[in-house]
Amino acid sequence: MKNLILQLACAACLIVLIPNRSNPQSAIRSPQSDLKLWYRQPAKEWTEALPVGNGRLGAMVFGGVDKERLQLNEVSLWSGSPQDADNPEALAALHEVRKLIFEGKYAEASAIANRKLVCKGAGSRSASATGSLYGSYQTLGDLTLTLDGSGQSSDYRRELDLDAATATVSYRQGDAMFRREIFSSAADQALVVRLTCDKPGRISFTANLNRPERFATSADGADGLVMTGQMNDGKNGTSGIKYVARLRAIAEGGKVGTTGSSLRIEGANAATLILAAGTDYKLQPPDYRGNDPERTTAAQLAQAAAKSYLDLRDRHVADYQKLFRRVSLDLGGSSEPKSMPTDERLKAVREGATDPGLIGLYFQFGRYLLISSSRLGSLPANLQGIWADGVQVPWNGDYHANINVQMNYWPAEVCNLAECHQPLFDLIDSLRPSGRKTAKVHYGADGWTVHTITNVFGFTSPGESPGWGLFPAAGAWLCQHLWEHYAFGGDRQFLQRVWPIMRESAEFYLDFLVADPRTGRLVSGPVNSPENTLITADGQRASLCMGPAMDQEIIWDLFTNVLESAKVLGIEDEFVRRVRNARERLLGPQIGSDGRLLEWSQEFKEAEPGHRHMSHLFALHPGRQISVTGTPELAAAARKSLEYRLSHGGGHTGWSRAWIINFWARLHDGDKAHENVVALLAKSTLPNFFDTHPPFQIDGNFGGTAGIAEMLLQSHADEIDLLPALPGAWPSGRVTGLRARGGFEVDLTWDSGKLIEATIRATQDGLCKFRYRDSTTQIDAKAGSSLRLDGTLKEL
Ligand code: FUC
Repeated sequence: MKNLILQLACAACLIVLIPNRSNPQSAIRSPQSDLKLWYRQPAKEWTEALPVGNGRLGAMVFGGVDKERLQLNEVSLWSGSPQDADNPEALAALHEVRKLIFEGKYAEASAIANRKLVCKGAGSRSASATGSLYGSYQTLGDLTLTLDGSGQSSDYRRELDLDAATATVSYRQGDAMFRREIFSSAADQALVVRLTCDKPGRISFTANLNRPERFATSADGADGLVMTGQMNDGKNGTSGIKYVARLRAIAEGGKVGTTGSSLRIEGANAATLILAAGTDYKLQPPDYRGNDPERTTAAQLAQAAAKSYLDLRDRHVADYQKLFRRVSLDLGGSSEPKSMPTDERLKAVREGATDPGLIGLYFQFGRYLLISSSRLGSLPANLQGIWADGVQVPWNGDYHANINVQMNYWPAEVCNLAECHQPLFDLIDSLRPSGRKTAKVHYGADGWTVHTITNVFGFTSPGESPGWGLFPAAGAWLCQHLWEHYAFGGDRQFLQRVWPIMRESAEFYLDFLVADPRTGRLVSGPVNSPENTLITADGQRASLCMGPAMDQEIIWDLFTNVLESAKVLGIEDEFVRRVRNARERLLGPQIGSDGRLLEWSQEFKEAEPGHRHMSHLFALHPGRQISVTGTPELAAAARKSLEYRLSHGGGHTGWSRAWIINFWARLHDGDKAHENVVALLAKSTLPNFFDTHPPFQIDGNFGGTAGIAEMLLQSHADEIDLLPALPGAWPSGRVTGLRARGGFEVDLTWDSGKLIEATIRATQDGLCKFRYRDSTTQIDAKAGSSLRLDGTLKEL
């Protein structure tokens, strides 16, 4: 190859890569025509409906023939209010609880903690929060279309095209073929519904906008509706979030008019409905208000309505495909299942069928969901992304930060959707003011922290029960995402910007950690190891403890990321020295008498050996303290712990199963990882492909997508590992556009279970080691260069 300066074709060779392309970014790729979820019937249940979203404004498409229900969501539509939930009695009890735990008096420690080390007020009220300060994410309501027609239909098909982010419903009625297209456009900030028919003048329907409570709908001009309302603020009900949803109809032929709160379209050849919606919420502490939905929705509607339908669709598809088409995945398999509807394919997998194509579809559905629920300038994807029905949604549809919201973002970097990560960074940043106060009031500490749950109003206090709610490591875990964004993309300015967030999180730990009198090692606590219970030798049950493995590993991760950031930014000061010293003194991962990685600082029995959280394995994934190549003994212990959990029923929730895929991938056991991908599809996937905890919870979708990527490419252990966990079930295939830390984009082709070719594009300068099985090669890359390697890592 012309650009090659030096190549030594053997293990540990060095390839120097210099720019050979004007644009190293992956090209927009060809359409992926198989990427469709499709069904032969309308959705009866919400979990059969198909999601569309522009990151902020979402709809679930039911696709009825007589009645179309589009259940709507807007990401900031929350009940509740900002509140001060920090408990002024906590700090005085902290020392006592620590002392009791160090003395082995767990029951006494818990008794105090239950009263004192919790938030003040009602907390999250464990999922009945609509009337409380904490609040709940809620539905925006329904857009209902009641269609004229006989009701009889044939040739029905409902589909979601992941390549065009568009849902389609089509059917025949009498001599006419009807078609609906629905998408939510980020380019035009509107939901668009298009109704057409192959016979003129046949489009007649009535449109309504409503929600279960707190709404008023009226005509908005001669061709529209407007629905407004205000959420329960959890105080006196008068100052909650205000929302506006505006609908406009544009008919081609026929008539449009309003009567009362209904919009009527009659005898049109085609009709386009445009819906704009927003709230007065603003991600800005302490008030969290400031947007003007009256004005914004009117402007969005006017701008969208000025464009033709085709223009709206083209702008939407182009904007979406810029992100979506960066990655393609072909896992082989026969084409036969592709002719089956998605629910039937899923059923076949449940009954033991092999369908690699369905796994590829699931992977891309995860990427589709992230693009559709997390776009720049908005809130991050919550427990249900943006799709939630009713006014009280499971777990308040909030941000759980003891695994769930982090899992939502595991695919962001590796699956080439780094921009979609940004809303999480904005949320993290917004938590700092209240998080500083929580750190001071609860722990007398500098820095900032957040516990297990947070909402859109900056809730950072512990939850109302310490067994699940006392988990301040959530703040440090969130900071991992800031570092990862830098590690993948190499954006130094970004690192500079987020450095204070990471630094302040580390400052919290420098104050929070205490020396364990038994060992002298630094430990955190009192905290839970999410959300498990230990049993002491004398039979006490406790969830609170000092220095559980997960906390220790998360703190190690934060300190390591802070030290690496300081190096990049050229910072060497007293703070950095303190972090370095504290990291040395941390209690590290420990192996028990039976060879398992310990979950707690001492060898206790667990009350639920098959617990869904596998917190002590954080260091294996998503952390990097344990790896097969770097720390083989610890990796073997992690494997034992994982096997033990699984043999006791672990993985019974969707997200837990998804995490297990990532663990096996990191342990380089492709077959076990694959077994769990299949189990995720068979046991924890709803007919519309949503993950189920149960109930629906989106984290499993994202965790599953990340796990599949992790089977094909890893880069956490100071090298880029190609096909590290390829299962026997995928003998041949191809993936393009995955990203690796250090600023690389990677395409891989394999056949008969072996790597055939790797294409590597560098987006930044740097020296990097590549691995395929036992072969390694060093690449000295220059930004803008690309290189093709064969299955022995020799340059092609
Ligand atoms: C965590 C998990 C639960 C559930 C909840 C939303 O607390 O332990 O299983 O996923 O988040």
